[in-house]
Amino acid sequence: MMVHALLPPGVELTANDYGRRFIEVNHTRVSARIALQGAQVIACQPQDQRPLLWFSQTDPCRPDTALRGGIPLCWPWFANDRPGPAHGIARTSDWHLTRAHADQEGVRLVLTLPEEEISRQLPDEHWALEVEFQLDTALAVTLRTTNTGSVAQPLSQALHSYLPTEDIAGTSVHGLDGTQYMDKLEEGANFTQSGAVQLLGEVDRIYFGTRADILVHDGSDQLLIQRSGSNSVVVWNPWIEKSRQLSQFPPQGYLGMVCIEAANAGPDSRMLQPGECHALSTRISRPVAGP
Ligand code: TA6
Repeated sequence: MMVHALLPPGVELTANDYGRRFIEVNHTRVSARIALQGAQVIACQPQDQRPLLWFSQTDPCRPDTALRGGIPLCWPWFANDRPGPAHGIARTSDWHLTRAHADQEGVRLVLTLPEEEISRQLPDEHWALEVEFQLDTALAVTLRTTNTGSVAQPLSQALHSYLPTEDIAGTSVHGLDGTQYMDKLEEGANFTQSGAVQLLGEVDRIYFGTRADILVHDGSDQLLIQRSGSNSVVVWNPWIEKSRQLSQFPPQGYLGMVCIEAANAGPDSRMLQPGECHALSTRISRPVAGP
C-alpha cells in the first residue's frame, strides 16, 4: 500500500483512464502535473506565462512506458552508458510522494524511489534517491543521490528537459560559445562550439566542462536554464528522420521542442564514494525583462 504525504490545498493525486497516476498542482501562482511513475514532471505553467515544458501531443500516458516530454529522470546512467533500459531505471519505476508543502509563494514536493525498488532492479547496488520540485514562477528540480553502499559506485545522469519553442529554425541556444562537446552524430568525437547553437538539423551533443547558464531564444520567447551539481549539458533535437523513429513522438514534433539537459554525462560522469551524496539541479525560468 503506497503511503503518500498529506496533501496541502491545491495538490491532489489523480489517475488517467489507463490508471496511470499523477500529482496535480493547481496553485494561484502555478499549475503542474507530475507522473508518479518516473517522478516525471510533464507540465508546468506559472501564472500569466506560457508553459515551461514541451510534452508530446501523441503520448497517451499509458502505464509502464517512458513518457515523451517534460523532464524524464535519467539515472543511474545516461543513454546507453550501461547495459539495460536506455537512460536507466528511474523513469520507469514507481516513486512515492513523501513531502508536499504549499504556501503563498508556490509548491514544494519531494518524491522518493524506495530503496527496495532500486535493489530489485539493481541487486548489487545500494542507492538512496529523491527528487525535489520547487514550483512557483519558475520550475526547479533537484535529484539527490546517496551511495548507501560500502564501495564506490558509478553514476551518470541527466534531467532530460524538453523545452517548448515556437520556431525551431529561429531558435538559438546561448552560453556554450567556446565549449567543447561530444557529438553523438559523429561517433562521440569532440568539437568546440563556435557562437550560439543553431538547430537546423538533428543535434545530439554533450557539452562538458561548463557550468554556464543557458539561454534558449526563439525570437518570441526566452527560457533560462540554470544548473548546479553539473559540469555538462546535453542539447538534443531529433529532427525529421529520428522523429519518425521515436515512440510517442509526433512526426512534426521536432519543430516545437529542444532538449537542454542538466547532466553529469560524458567526461562529467561521476563515481560516488560510500556515503557520498550528489545533487543535480536544473532551474527553468523566463528571464525578467530588463529595465
Ligand atoms: O538526451 C539525448 C538522447 O540520449 C538522444 O540520443 C535520444 O536517445 C533521446 O535521449 C531520447 O531518448 P529516449 O530513450 O527518451 O527516447
